Amino acid sequence: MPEPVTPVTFPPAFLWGAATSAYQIEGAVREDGRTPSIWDTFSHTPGRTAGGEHGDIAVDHYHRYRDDVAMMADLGLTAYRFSVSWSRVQPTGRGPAVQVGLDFYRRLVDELLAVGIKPALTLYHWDLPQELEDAGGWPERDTAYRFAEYAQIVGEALGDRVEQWITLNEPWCSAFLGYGSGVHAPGRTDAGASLRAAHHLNLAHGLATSALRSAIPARNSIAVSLNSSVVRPASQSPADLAAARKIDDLANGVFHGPMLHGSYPQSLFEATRSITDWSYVLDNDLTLIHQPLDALGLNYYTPTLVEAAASASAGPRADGHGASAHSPWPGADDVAFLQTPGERTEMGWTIDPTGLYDLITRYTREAPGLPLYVTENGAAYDDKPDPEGRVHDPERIAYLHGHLSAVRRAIADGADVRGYYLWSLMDNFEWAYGYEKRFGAVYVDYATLARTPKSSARWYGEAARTGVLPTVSEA
Ligand code: PNW
Repeated sequence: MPEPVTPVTFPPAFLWGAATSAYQIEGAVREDGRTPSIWDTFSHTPGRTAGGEHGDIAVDHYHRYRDDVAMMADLGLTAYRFSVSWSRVQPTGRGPAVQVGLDFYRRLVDELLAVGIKPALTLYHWDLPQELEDAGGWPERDTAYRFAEYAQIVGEALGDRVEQWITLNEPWCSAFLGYGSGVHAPGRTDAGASLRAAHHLNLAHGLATSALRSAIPARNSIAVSLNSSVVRPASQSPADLAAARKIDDLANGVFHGPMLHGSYPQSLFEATRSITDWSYVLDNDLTLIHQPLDALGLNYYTPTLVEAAASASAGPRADGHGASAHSPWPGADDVAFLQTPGERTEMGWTIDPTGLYDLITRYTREAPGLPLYVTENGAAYDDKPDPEGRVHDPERIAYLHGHLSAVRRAIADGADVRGYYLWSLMDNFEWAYGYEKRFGAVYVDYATLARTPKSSARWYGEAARTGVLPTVSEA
């Protein structure tokens, strides 16, 4: 990215956040009544994660949250997005809440509020209580009702102090990586089940939104975080355009259709007819799912480039996920995924800030008047401390500068983006990749669990304090 000639300045109320999720950072998996989630089971199953790594200790945030909040304050962050571990609150996924489990989040939120950091609470970031998976998991309708009950409990406990609520994080990953390609927990490979899961995640979002409306004060905001893909056709040929439309339905329309517009795309039904009959979409479901929202969260890392394929290709995705025999794209055997040209991060994901601009402007058209937040954006690099123990990550600074500039450009063009959450606050358990992929703005030494802000954290903190992006070389 060339240095802009004029300073990149953000609106005064813009939120400068960082994001994490419970299983990726907390550890303490057997403490205070917590029971296993599908990610505990999955990561302890041989062959599922790199090196058999798991979140048993993770970065021990459960015990270090006070220091972590102090560190965020020291950096200058104004917002923090975290998730609640469902099985800390309801160990069997149903029934009364465990108060000590809720107390952890009360203490965390109080620490944040005391230093002026706005909490954004995600109810579900992929860690379904194992008992609910044993009862069928997301392909079963009952899981959606259980989720609404859990939302009600957390809403009643924390609604007085948390203003920003997010129902689900990236339901695409839960449905299609969890039940389709099987690279995420629970590791099932059943295309039909992945579509059933998608529908019940939609239903869970709608029911939880209604439950939250009655549980939390009206001034609070309810949103969902989608990993809406930016799907690009390799050419303007009718076949490539059709391929892009198909993947757009399976990545975006399958969730935002029901959530934002109250309907599934007709083309999605048609493309998946041989896999599922959609009979589990009951009469009133779309009304239940289509609840008014106060904001929309967009998670963005890299665009998706597709073309029409002559024959079946369930090959690895260009973003490095899904390198398994099973495709996370049901009914899309006639689509091929290409590597987007350009420089890539350690995940193999192409760096493309224009994609973020395109995503924001698309949802500005798609959901007029709905405030937007970038609820995740960031990059993994092979960070290492220098002999003095400092961690320099100019690549991450360049990534953040490029993407924040794209956000600013979208705002200038009329988009209502209210904040940005960098993924991630600190290095953590990167799911099937284990601890090797470092997304943090803060470096974690896994031998000692010591935290060291990387130069990107200082750079970002300066942006947060001034509302202006420091130049890349100021780091
Ligand atoms: C997101 N894909 O995961 C998650 O919300 C985070 O928990 C995660 O650490 C972060 O992004 C980095 O990976 C994704 O296959 C996982 O497209 C997979 C995909 C996208 C996002």
